[in-house]
Amino acid sequence: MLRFLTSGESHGQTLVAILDGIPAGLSINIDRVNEELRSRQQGYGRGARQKIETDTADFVGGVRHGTTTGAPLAILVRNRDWDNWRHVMSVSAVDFDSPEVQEQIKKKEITRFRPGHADLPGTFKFRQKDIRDVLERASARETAARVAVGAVCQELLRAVGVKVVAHVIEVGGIPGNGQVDAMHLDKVQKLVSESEMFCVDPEATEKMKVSVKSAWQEGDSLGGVVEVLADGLPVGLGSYTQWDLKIDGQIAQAVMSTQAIKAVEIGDGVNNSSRPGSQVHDALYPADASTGLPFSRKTNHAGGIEGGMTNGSRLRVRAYMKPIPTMRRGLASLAFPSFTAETAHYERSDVCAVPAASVVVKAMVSFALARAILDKFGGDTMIDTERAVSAYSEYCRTAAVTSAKTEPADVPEMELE
Ligand code: EPS
Repeated sequence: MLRFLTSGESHGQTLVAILDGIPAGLSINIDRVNEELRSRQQGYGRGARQKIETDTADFVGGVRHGTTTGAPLAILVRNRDWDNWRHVMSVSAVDFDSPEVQEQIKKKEITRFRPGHADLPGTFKFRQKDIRDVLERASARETAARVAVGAVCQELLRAVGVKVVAHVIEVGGIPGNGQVDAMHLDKVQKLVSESEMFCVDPEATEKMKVSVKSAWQEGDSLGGVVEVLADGLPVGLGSYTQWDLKIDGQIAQAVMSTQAIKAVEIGDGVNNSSRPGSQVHDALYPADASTGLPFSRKTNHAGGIEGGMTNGSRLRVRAYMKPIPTMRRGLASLAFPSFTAETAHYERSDVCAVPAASVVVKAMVSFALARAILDKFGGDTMIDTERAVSAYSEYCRTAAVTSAKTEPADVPEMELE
């Protein structure tokens, strides 16, 4: 089973991701991986940290001569800012007798909770003495490691004909009006790359920027909504047979685990709850040439998932991000450990990280999809996986003919390479 873990602190030496279960024989396009990392650092509203970092993925395990070996992948994304935090974040014991070291550590100690961040529950949970120990790991800096993992998963998805893109559809209550339902994903990607808010609607981009700027002036922060779209997914990823195999549940878990994401929606999930069934379910029609499947649909309210399985339509996942809790205008809070009244701690942060979140959510959806592909089609090597996917696609294309027969389907033999 495909799985990953990350480790590392926001101002520690490096972030680390271990991605286990990628088949052998997947070529890794390092430029594309680094491009995903670069785009996570972009977007209007990001803090000064992004000027310090130039995130790149350093593969230190599982890849040889540009191709995966089947062993776990180990990926480092180093923190350049580490140089400024060597004493504060030192792994080995530091010399507390040195006044210089003492001063640096004291200066970075965090003694006031930020409401909405992990500070308060994390401090209790691990009996911390310095809230920094919570901040360092709860920080959204960790998402750089997730994006590296997601980018590898995107390489796998690409190899089996699946394309994934993300775009921003709302920031601080300002909606983007770009209609993407009938748009080719390459076009969506192009428009996203032209917008500082990663939004396909240029007018909305400008309005969003104004709103981010005024939030910044007021010492405030803004959230928003991002959408991930995927085309080319085979019918039947995930399963209706068991609760934890349903792909919508798996995607929701992956996306909801992203820092600051507070709601996940598949298709028109929210609005569908107030509409009659006749306006919700996507009627079926005979094949049209575009799908390569023996059926077609005129609508996609379901967002590409029925019964916990992909259904051949475009996958549509929305993630709702709360505003970042670190604000110059600190909320009423408490000091730690005295629990006396204080305003919340502030340190350098983003005003709005919704564009960055779109890249992270795309990474998490890509991971969930790559895992579902490998769950269904298996394969220790990409040759096995690709062969199984194309044999199944062939079956799906011809299902209209074969299902009318009483005999088992005649699946054409795959050519050996
Ligand atoms: C982030 C790096 C962090 C924050 C931000 C995301 O860098 P620093 O704390 O050094 O400024 O800018 O983290 C948060 C929003 C958060 O709440 O922790 C990054 O690389 O994405």
